Amino acid sequence: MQRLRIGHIASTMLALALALLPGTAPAQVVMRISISTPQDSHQGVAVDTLAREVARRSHGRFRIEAHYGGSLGDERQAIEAVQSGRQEMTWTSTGPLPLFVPEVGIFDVPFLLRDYRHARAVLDGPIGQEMLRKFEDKGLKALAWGENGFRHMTNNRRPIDSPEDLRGLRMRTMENPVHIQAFKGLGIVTVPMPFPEVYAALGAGRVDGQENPISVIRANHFERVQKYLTLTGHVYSPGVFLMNKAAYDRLGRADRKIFLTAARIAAQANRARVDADERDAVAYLRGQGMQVAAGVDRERFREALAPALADFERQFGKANLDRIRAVAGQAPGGH
Ligand code: EAX
Repeated sequence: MQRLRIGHIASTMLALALALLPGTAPAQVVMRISISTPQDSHQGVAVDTLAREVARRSHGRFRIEAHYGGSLGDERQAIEAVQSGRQEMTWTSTGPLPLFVPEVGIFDVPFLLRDYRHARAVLDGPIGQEMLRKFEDKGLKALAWGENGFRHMTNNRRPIDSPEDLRGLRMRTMENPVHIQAFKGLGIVTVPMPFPEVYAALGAGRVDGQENPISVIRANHFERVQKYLTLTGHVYSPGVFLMNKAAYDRLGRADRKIFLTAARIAAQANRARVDADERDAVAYLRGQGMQVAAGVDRERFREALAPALADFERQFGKANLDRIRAVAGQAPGGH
């Protein structure tokens, strides 16, 4: 720790010394980061907190320029851009991630992560930290796990009180092979679609419904284009801060620590906003006219998914799933 502090002080003093010499101020390094929800959202809190913490800890040597609402492209395009170095960073859900790091798909298995305490314990513990390292040979540095939230079903056709009510519904899904297989197993007509297209597709009736965390539903005002919300909590959706691996490797040791520390602080702020949305946003959505089914029997949805869940045990290895299940962190009363 002492060596790190000395290193940090030295790099700061060098930057200050250079800044004092006329015409030699080190150029500020600007890095772009993108999300798919508006700035006023759990994802916006994640990237704005990251930007603030990096600027403060680097004394302005780095500036993170945030781009919101899918303005630089959808999550899959953002991951491709970061992987290629066209864009320095992104915050993304794990939606398209199994297309890049297949092992990450284990976290997308329905009803595997039990509640927020369990999910956070898994991601912040050895299992989640080991998974972050699997991004590195794909040209990506995963700085920290963030959080999108537990996903729920919305649609315009009918109230969803049981799995049978899902049969035949045309539901937008993420471009996520685990979700697509699971939802097909429920009799859903799956329509994989990048997130920036979802609101218009719902409004035009090109799909009947979609599934997303409360934070996403609220931030994107899906209450304006969806009538029914069922709190299925059928799967947990992690988020992750990604940086182009070569850009990360070019950083000095002290600056890498700045980015890692800032990402961990930003992840806590991101989670705190999810907690707030979970507490407040359902009442808001009800107040805006959504019909909310809160007390669904999740066990019935889990049972209806049994064939797909059995296949996921084969795909990801029952031992790996059991290792996640064995992590403590069960909160009283679920999520
Ligand atoms: O901002 O594509 C999706 O449904 C993801 O949840 C995305 O993060 C929404």
